[in-house]
Amino acid sequence: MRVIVFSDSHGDVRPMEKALSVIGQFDAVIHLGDIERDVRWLEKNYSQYPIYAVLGNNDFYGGRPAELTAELGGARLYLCHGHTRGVRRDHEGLIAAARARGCTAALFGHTHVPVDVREEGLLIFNPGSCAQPRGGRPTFGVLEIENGDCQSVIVDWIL
Ligand SMILES: [Mn+2]
Repeated sequence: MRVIVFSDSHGDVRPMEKALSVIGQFDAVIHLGDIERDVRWLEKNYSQYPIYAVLGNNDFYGGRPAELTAELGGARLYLCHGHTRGVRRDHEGLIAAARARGCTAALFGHTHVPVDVREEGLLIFNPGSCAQPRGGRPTFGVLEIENGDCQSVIVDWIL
């Protein structure tokens, strides 16, 4: 299955709309926080898809979890914005939280800088910001997950 991963849209839905209109077939959407009201836009316009969203440090509307585990394509993913896990410093807090939940991937945002690496047997993935990139182009992520195997890519040529 194909999962589209956004973060830090900060109230600008246009990049997500563009990405979802040109990416082709997909099966679920993840948003990793600093989503503001954009989660309602996603849920309204893409209601046929499962949407997983967590709150960021700029999300004051509430009503969403601060972190989630999601089972997709046989993989168990840990989702958080990252500000409570020290992601500006290193990935240790993220890795510990993912491990404690039996996850093989940790997805986060917050830094507005994409990360797509394997550390200590885990996929560590930040799609970057689709609306306010820091030091580069706007980005989002695509995961292809089959039988628990998660392949990942950062897309920087659409938005
Ligand atoms: Mn943030």
